[in-house]
Amino acid sequence: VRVMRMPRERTYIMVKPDGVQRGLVGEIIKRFEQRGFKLVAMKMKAASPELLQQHYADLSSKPFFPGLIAYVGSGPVVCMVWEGTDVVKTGRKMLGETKPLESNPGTIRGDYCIDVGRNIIHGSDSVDSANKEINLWFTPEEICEWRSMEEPWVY
Ligand code: RTP
Repeated sequence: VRVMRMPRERTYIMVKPDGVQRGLVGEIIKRFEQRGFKLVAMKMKAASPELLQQHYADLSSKPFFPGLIAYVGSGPVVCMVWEGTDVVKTGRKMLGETKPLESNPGTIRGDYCIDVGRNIIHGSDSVDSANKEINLWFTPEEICEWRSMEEPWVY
């Protein structure tokens, strides 16, 4: 029996309102599940401007900031925490580039979108921001510790 390295990394993944309205939630979940990552928290939420301003605080001086807050607040988002080895960096690879036209086919953005202002999904860009974002969007009680029967085949 191989020894599993714990604790595993977590990332915050969020389907933006365009992804929800275009019916891409299932496709996105499917990709993370099939890769072998483990879903440990999930909810749908209509995010307030205050929450979004905190989430995107680093971008507050950008000209596109008001438009970004309006876009991500325009409808419900699906918030998720995924767990697994190197899930932050690997999740970003699965998402593709911020600008969808620079994203390779096979990535989520490379397969499903065109415009940077409608890029359907968010993923944490570092372990540090993942931890901050998970704490911003979820309470500790909303995160589920569970053991997958398939895990010995993934690791
Ligand atoms: P995200 O946080 O959503 O995963 O995106 P990211 O790290 O790849 O990109 P970041 O530079 O942090 O930008 C966050 C989101 O802002 C929107 N954006 N619009 N109009 C524009 O030029 C522009 N640039 C960025 C995108 O929705 C981007 O995902």
